Amino acid sequence: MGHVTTERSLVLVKPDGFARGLTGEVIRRIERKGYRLVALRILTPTREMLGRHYAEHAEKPFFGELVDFMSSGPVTAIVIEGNQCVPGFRSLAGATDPTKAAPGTIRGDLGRDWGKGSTENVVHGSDSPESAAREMAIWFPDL
Ligand code: D4T
Repeated sequence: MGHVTTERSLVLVKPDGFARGLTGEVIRRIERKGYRLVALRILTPTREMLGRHYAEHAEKPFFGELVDFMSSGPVTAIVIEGNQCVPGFRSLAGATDPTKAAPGTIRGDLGRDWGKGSTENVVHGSDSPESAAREMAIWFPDL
């Protein structure tokens, strides 16, 4: 028997998804896929948390509007678990641009361009296990 490391990913239902009442729909898709829920909390993120979460985008032209959007209201932060759940959730989420995201994905089915400054695309999912560990320390410092 080889050693199995069960992967975890940090998922956010962003302020657009939370305000539209889509948290349950996102969780339904995660559970139906077969991943387990490890931790969940609802909070309005501070700009300091978002600066850490989106550190790789700090110099991008969209950073200010991204932080404005992400701090505009409550989000649901979720830790999920299951083998390959990092790429698996990215696949469930679909492409970053909700206009281009494939039907059947969370962003393709539930997102659209609302003509806002920032891309409102319903969810975030970690892009690697290393990112997941870094992000979990921000959103779940006690986990
Ligand atoms: P997240 O990190 O939210 O899961 O999104 P992605 O991994 O799919 O996309 P990303 O890191 O490239 O972008 C982070 C975040 O910034 C918003 N954004 C992105 C934006 O408002 N304008 C832009 O031009 C880009 C590229 C959307 C997601």
